[in-house]
Amino acid sequence: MIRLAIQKSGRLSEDSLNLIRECGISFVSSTYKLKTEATNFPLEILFLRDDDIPGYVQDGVADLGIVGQNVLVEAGFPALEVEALGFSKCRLSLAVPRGEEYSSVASLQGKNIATSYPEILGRYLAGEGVQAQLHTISGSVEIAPSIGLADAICDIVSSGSTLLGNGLREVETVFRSEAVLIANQNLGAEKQHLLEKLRFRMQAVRRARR
Ligand code: PRT
Ligand code: ZN
Repeated sequence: MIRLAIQKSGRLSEDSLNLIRECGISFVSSTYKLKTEATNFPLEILFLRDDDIPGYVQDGVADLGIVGQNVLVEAGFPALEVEALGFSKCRLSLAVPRGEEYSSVASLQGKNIATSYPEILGRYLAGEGVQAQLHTISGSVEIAPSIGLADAICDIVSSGSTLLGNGLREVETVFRSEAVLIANQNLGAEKQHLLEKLRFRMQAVRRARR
């Protein structure tokens, strides 16, 4: 039996469940249950907060997981990725108030930036030679400039309408992300074999969708 952790409720949940079903795996899921067993594949599914998934897979509490690369890389475990899944595509971007002058990332030198991604942003700014004060907040990052908490923000963007609605302008893409399958790096032979079977089916699903 192999254990797969997916997001309990959020942007990844439905696509994750659909992918598993399209792999021909049947299971019963209810919103109240935190785990379920497949009926026709030796798979147990755990429903967790997405932020907890990389750590659980790293520690072997779960063998596999489905999570956004943004969360995976921020958690510091990029090496766990085994397969890009092609959904939940988004980008981590820097944005400034629309009226604010901005010519390049150097304009952020010495500024206060609010983000939920201090690791990824910190590495990006260091690579650009920019020093800024990062303020880590866990949600509603987009309102930080309008309440005087920050000069700029760095947050996940997909359509861009949240930035627009908060008077912000996207100025740099820091990181591109999509959902990925991750795996513990010390799986035994039997679980490794089940992982390969799953990957094979996931690749077939992606090819069929194109
Ligand atoms: O409760 P839990 O911790 O499990 O979930 P969560 O609230 O942390 O995550 P969730 O469900 O919001 O997102 C899960 C993953 O979906 C993220 O880690 C990304 O990999 C991916 N994803 C794809 C997104 C978006 N698109 C997205 N648009 N995650 C967040 N957003 C948010 C963004 O933070 C911003 O507030 O949507 C807003 C921007 O959207 P647009 O379309 O207005 O640009
Ligand atoms: Zn989360």
